Amino acid sequence: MDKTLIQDLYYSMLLGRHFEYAAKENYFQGNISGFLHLDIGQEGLSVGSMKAFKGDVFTTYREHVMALSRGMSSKSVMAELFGKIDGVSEGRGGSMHMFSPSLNFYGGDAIVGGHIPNAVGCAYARKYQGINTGTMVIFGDGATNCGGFFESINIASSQKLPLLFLCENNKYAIGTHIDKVSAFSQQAKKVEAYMPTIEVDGMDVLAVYEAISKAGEYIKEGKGPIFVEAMTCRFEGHSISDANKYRSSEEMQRCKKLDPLIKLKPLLEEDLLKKIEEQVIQEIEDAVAFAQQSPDPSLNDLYKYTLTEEGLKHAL
Ligand SMILES: Cc1ncc(C[n+]2csc(CCOP(=O)(O)OP(=O)(O)O)c2C)c(N)n1
Ligand SMILES: [Mg+2]
Repeated sequence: MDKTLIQDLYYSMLLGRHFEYAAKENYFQGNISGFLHLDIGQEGLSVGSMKAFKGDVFTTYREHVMALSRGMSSKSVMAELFGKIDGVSEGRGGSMHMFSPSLNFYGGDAIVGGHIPNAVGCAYARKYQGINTGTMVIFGDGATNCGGFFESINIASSQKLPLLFLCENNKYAIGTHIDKVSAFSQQAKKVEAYMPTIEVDGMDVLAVYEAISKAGEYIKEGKGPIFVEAMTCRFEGHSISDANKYRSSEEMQRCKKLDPLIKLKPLLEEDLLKKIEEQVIQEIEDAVAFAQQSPDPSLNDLYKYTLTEEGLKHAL
């Protein structure tokens, strides 16, 4: 694989890791409030998928690293976490609502599985418009137990929509193990009757990049949707308020041995790794400083974008 690409993947994963460390620290310092779902451990999946796929993207609430990899600046994503005006959603959305139409990145969604039908609608619209860039929807293992997921795989398959379903199987929905709530541990089994499925090691960024590239090409051929299941593992609790007590230390040790950053390191020289680390640390320091000095949104705009008389005045 191309050395520049490997370097870019490593940079993005390390940036994601340090971004999340900084988010955690700033949460406990009181600079960030509300929900915060960290992606630490799952960067191989987030970075590999975003770098490989260029079409429309719909994600879950665990999307900071994906937003960065799609091209949002670390300053604008951090400012969004801080609730500041320079955030990608003008500080109105926070952690779960990184959104950028110009980058074809449609969130960040707080409702488990709720964004899957939205992606079906997008794929349908693109097909209707004759735009052949494809749509990708990323969701957790838990989301595959939702009704909307089953309706979506049915419609996508029956209408032969150019839609890539990417399931991040980290085996947990908050603190509930998948085997307690799902008929199958392997989510692809729920889908096999509708479309082709691929399983990939989500802790290996190169494997994810290749699988998503292949799947992206497949949907553009007009044969219908495809399902990719990436096996992964988060290193932290579900959200900042989850102490992660339901996983044993042995399980966590096994999980951390699969660190996607450690896996990629041997492909890059020591001095380059050091240089990348320095650049990443600087970029994150700059992002935090930027978020700190960015102003709060104006109170005069409180009703902007809301379905109120005042909000409609802004829209018209
Ligand atoms: C419709 C709905 N039900 C419940 C919740 C509460 N909730 C938030 S995240 C989550 C677990 C989702 O697990 P999974 O889909 O595996 O995603 P992961 O967080 O593991 O990436 C639940 C139940 C919600 N946000 N929306
Ligand atoms: Mg999960």
